[in-house]
Amino acid sequence: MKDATYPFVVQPLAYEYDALMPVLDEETLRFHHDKHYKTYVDNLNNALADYPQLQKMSLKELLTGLETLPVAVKEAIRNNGGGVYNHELYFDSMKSPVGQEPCGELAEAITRDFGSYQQWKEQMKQAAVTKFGSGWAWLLADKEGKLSIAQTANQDVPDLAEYIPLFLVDVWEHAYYLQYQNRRADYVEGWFNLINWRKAQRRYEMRNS
Ligand code: MN3
Repeated sequence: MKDATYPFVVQPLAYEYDALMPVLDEETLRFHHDKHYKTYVDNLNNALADYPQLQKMSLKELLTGLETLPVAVKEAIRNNGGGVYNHELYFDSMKSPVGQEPCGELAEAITRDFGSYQQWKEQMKQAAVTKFGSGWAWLLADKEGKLSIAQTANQDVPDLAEYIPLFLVDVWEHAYYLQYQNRRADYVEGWFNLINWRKAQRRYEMRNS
């Protein structure tokens, strides 16, 4: 998935559409995955259709090399390439809401860099709830393993040459409005129970590979 090139294809969910209930219901997840995410994939492919030299680049290469891209497609790749990258990581970072906690080296890093899991959670929640307009809140690691929380607007990504995203939460209204209407904080609170900590730990361990 991460080394895929044009034409990009919609990645199926690693779980059933009702697997994230009651936090995210089937209708919300279906619209989000089958409509919103798919549109980014389609639009990214459309943007790349006339650029054979860009068709050989992975998503990460495209997103870290935005400044070098042809002006005519730079914004389309930024928005839709980011949309593909962000949604693939978002869907892949969740699992059924059955008790799982930070584990291993990542759990130790959370305590070291934020004080405690609770303090990390408060800061992460704050980042997600206060993001003005549409965007994302992220947990990132740098190559030394130091953790940080970041916000990005629209479909922007953090600096992928510097940081390894462990997971992120989508705070565009389309991620939660069908089910939660304007109650973003309730959606974010529920989302904490969906974090796939085992996958996050694996990404953390693989940060230098
Ligand atoms: Mn979304």
